[in-house]
Order: sequence, then C-alpha cells, then structure tokens
Amino acid sequence: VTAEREPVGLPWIPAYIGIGSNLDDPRAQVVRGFSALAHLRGTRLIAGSRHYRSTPLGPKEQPDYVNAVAGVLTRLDPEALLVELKRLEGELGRTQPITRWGPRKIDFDLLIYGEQRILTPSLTVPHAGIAERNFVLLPLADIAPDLLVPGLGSVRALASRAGLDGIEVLPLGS
Ligand code: PH2
Ligand code: MG
Ligand code: MG
Repeated sequence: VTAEREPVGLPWIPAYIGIGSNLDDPRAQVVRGFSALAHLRGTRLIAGSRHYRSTPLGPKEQPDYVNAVAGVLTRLDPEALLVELKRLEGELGRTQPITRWGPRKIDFDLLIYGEQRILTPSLTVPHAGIAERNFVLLPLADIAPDLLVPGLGSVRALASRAGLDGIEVLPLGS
C-alpha cells in the first residue's frame, strides 16, 4: 500500500468552489459533490452552504438547478485544483460535450482562490459573473459573508445586491 502523495511544506489556501446540478436527482449529485471534495488530495473540506433551488441561467428549457458552495483549504495551486475539479466532474458522471449554459449532472466552478486574481486561457478567478449570480452569492454568504471578493467587495454586500429572483433555500432533508 502506498500512502497518498500530498504536497508538503506548502501553505493552506482558502478557496471556494461552486457546485451545481440539474440532472439525475440534483440534490443527490450535490451531496456526492461535497463528498468528492472532502476526499480530494491536498485539500480539506471546511464548510458547506445550504442547498438552493435556482431557475436556470441560460436556456430556459432545462430543469432548475440545485446550487451550493464549498469552502476548502487547499495546498494545490489554482491550475492543479482546476484539473482535479475537472477530473472529479468526470468521475461523478459528467459526460461531454456539454452545451454552453446547458444542463449538467455535476458542475464544479472555482470561484475564489485566496486573494488571487487570475486571468489565463484556462482560468478566471474570481469566477466570471460572480457578482450577477445569486445562486453563487447566496450560498457563499452562508459560509463566508465577510469574505472580500478580490476587486468586488464583500460577499454580504454583493449578495444583497444580487437579490432573490428565481432562488429559494431547500429545507434540510426535504
Ligand atoms: N450553471 C450553468 C448554467 N446555468 N443556472 C443556475 N441557476 N445554476 C447554475 O449552476 C448554472 C445555471 C452552467 O454551469
Ligand atoms: Mg457553472
Ligand atoms: Mg463549470
């Protein structure tokens, strides 16, 4: 048996990951998503938001989404974390190709990574459109209301500005 290889001597960086699903029992997919993050190498799951039902952004002829946000500490760099999130999406049964804004069984979006602002062909952090998406900001406000989104201000202020259109909290265990 070989112990899992983990980076050592690196700082633990707080990061926030959006989870979304609108296919194949979306709440169950979100729960599986949290579980997958809890087992990710070099990463500790620290906090989980409530679950939200939200009407689709993009094409309307698709099921409502269930959205949530996970707070982690990670020793992975942003690119490595992104690669792992894509790998987990595949393991959790996400099939390609997926149309832009189209339905999906599981979606992980790297929302925030420490205080970094990243703009590369593969990665935009903070996530593009975060300020307009109540299905990101409301769950994020559950676990990190005072967090400052680099360049944008506090999660609490952004969330109250984003409003409550098309979104509701799902009661626990419903
Ligand atoms: N994700 C999309 C497209 N549209 N709409 C909602 N409400 N929630 C999502 O997570 C979402 C979406 C593509 O990732
Ligand atoms: Mg997404
Ligand atoms: Mg995505």
